[in-house]
Amino acid sequence: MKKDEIIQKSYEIAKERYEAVEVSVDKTIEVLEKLSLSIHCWQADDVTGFENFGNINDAGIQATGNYPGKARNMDELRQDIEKVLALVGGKHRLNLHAIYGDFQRKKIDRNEIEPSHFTSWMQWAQEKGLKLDFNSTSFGHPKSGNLTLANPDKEIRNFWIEHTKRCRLIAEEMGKFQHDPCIMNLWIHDGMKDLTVNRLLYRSILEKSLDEIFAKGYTNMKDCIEAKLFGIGLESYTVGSYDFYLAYGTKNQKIVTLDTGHFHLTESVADKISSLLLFVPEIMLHVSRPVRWDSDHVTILNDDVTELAKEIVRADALNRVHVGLDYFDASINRIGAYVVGIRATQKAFLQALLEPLSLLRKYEDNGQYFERLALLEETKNLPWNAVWDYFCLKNNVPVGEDYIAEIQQYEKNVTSKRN
Ligand code: RNT
Ligand code: ZN
Repeated sequence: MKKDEIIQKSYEIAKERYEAVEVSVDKTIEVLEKLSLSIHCWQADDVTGFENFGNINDAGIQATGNYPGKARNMDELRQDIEKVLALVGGKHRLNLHAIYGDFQRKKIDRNEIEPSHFTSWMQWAQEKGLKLDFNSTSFGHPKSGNLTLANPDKEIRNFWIEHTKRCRLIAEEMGKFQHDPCIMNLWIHDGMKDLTVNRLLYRSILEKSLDEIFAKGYTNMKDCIEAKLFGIGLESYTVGSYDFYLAYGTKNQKIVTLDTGHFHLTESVADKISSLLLFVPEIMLHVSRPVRWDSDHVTILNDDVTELAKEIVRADALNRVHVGLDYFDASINRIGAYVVGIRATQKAFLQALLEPLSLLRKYEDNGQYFERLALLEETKNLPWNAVWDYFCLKNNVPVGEDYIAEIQQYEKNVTSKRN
């Protein structure tokens, strides 16, 4: 039998197997095809961007490794993203940071950026059938220091307020252009390395800065705010902690971003979904993989990610949760890093969509907890992988490990020639 026929046949069998537990497989494929992931642009070049002010290492985040072939400019970055998109099913979004503007080699400072610096991105994205999301960039700049929007120094603070306001305008223009809201994430690294005595002061300054930034209402962009546990070199105090942004987001009805690397390692991010859904309008996810700390390793199909996907599907909240990725591993092939992470996230959602929810809920309602546990266990070995292979086949992308060879080929022909 030919490989395609085997996949088709396995899928038909899987379908029947799932029907026995009251799951309609065809429908799950449709839903998965519509699940647009917001793919971060910064895995392609280790969060370097196209201006030359400094590097990310002053912001508590760190890309480690020096695998050859990173994208050195906008054309290479776009080329890499196009390659990635050819290896994953579905229609996706690209998440840009402000430092990725088309600056034409001019030195445009952060408080000078404008929508025009992103026109070529908008056009390129339209050609490729992509939607854009956006981020302000407060790190990697001479004025970054330890405090940006929470800085008591008015001049520095105002510089970053101006930057962030401009980013919102850029996001608004992107949203207008693409006829779909552009989601703009605000994450700042502000914090202190050592014991901090004015904790309240910096947080109250941040609150005021945010109020000023968000004062103008827009209709084609949406704001989201991202907390963090700690950054390297800023271990003792994080101004924008989870409590801070959860409270700010609830009070001001902003989207709260949950980065799966930004919590204590034993904390369940999945369990936060159902609470947030009650109090904030929407949720943005940065799916990542913390290894011992917020290390931003490539996302893989692990329990954390599947539980997260399941909670979203169980809450019927796919329309209120935006799924973005956020990792940057500079030690392996970067195209490969993208493809592994995207496919892992899709697999997690596929498993979630294939969960025999109506049966499980029935058991739970009846207090049949043994039955619930047993079905959850048996669900783990239902043939979801046959559905996954079929999804790839249907979307004309490599099935299973076949993408490894394609990435090796791209490395041979393209990325290995960059030095
Ligand atoms: C940092 C945050 C943030 C960044 C990107 C580059 O810890 O996760 O989202 O990773 O903005
Ligand atoms: Zn993040």
